[in-house]
Amino acid sequence: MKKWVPIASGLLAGFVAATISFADFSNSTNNQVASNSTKSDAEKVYVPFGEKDDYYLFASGGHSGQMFIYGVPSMRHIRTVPVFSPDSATGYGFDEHSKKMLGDYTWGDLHHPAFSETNGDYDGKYMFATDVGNSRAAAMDLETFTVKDIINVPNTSGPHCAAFVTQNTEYMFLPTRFAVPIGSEYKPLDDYSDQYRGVMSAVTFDQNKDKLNIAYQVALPPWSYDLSDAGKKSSADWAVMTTYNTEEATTNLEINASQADRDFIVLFNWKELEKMVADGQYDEVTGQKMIFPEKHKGGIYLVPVAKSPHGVDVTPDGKHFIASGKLAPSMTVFSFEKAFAAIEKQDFAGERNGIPIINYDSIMEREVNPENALGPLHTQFDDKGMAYTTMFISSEIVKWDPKTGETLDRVPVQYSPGHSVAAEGDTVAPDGKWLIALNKIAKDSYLSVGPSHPESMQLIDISGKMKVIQSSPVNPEPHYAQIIKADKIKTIEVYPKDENNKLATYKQDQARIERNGNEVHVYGIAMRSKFIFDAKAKRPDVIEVNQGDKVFIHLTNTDFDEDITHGFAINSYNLNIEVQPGQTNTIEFTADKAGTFPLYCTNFCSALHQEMTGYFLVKPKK
Ligand code: CUK
Ligand code: CUA
Repeated sequence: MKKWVPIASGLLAGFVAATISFADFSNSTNNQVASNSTKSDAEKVYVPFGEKDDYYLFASGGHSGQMFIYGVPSMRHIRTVPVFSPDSATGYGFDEHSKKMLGDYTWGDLHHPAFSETNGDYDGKYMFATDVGNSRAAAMDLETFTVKDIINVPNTSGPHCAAFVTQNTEYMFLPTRFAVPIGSEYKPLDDYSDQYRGVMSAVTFDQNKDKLNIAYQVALPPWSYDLSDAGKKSSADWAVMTTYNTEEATTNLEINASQADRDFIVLFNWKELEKMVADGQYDEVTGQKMIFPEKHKGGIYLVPVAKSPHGVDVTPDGKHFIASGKLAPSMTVFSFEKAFAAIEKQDFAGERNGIPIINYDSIMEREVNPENALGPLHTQFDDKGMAYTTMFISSEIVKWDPKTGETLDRVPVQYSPGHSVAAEGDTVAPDGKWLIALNKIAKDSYLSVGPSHPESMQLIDISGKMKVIQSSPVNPEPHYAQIIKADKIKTIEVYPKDENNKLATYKQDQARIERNGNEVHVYGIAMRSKFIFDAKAKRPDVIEVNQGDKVFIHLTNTDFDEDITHGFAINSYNLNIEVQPGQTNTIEFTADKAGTFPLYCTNFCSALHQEMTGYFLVKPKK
């Protein structure tokens, strides 16, 4: 077993190293490779053939722009669902609907997944996620595990601090990581404090239309907003988010954004903001309803917190919120109740940018500093309300009691956990039982694949003394994940017939090709094991067009059988889509290349799948 020395790279280690000697804790238990799992542990994660996992894990795919679906406790990778980037395995980004949703973007940086909630419990209907790379938000439908809508968020750059939904999915709040001028116009950085803003968006989702909408925005000060969480139960109308760079530095943030001893948690009442918008308390800018806190007063407060906090997490009972230090080795427990009382009494210590600052001492319940635990980032909870905080620098999970601050247990993980995720962890009633550490560094864990290793997810049994019992590699970058009980998700087996869909063709004799000037519409069928594009043609599986024609292929999979998926690709035309059983999917392109191009089904669908081919003939322009 190799001994691991905490990584001394990057901002976190650099800063903590300046104040704390690593020698102080080099003898602690956290430098061991945890490989002491036993045969009975193996049985706990073994899911025999024919049985299914108890939970789904939805893990952020980071800069792959995708979402990874795993089973828990087996930790088997089940599916990758593309969200913010095209994917040739599923034809995502090629068919008309997904192509339109992605626009010109070919990558995304998916950070925090969030299940839709009803009464503070995951309801298994939708999964939301945000893209830090290109400032988008997405909604995935869990009947089909496909993305239904993507929204581009204006005035914002990198909604890292999201997505966390309110307890009945009323809103998803998208605060920004990077401050930019409103409208992302050009403004010199010397005017940063006056001209830049950290805009937060309140986004709603219409479940009937599968549409995301921006309800309003808030022009917060030009700081970086890092992580947020929605209140629960008695704090359900509220939400919290951490900030850094309240110094408003515009260069060398590593040093300059870490000057002040305190940054802030922004505490806001979204019911009040909603009311302000209804009362016309906003300015219309760039087509958005924008609340300017210095002008439209109310609903937003600042809570001082130890410098550069990272995560903030609301306890399952909704009574407390816990900030994790990042640069300060402590977790700070704040009371919502005390915060409400302080607001009532106007117990303020001045203001910043017109936003009142609540007195720290009035609402802080305790600062918790487990011995030698360094780099606290994020906290999850079990069924008894106990907290589990990831320690990025000392590479461990610390279990502690938020009511007393007492450290209850610790377990080393390999290495440098960012988030961890508990089963049903963000609900009002977490399950206990399982916690998964989402580790940034997996060296020593798997067969080497070169200088860059995968990340790792380590399954921890938390039913008794914490024990790491399984580990699974994961592509970059599991920023966050959520775990939902498997029986909450009800997928469909086939797409139901939709007689109103004019693009669908369910009967073979109705497959046809219609021409309208230089537009060609193919109403075709994919079935085991052939394509029918034109039922009356000599060769029904051939599409012939003229060079320069605009081609629309509407393809219906008439195999109403679970898992009989067909693909459709045209060689050398850079096109590939999938049609699920019963589904009609459209692909639109210009036939700009003349020649003879075989077309074929890309998804192995029957014993005669290899025969499921045809030709796409493009007659050259004279
Ligand atoms: S962040 Cu905290 S470790 Cu994007 Cu949630 Cu990665
Ligand atoms: Cu259809 Cu292969």
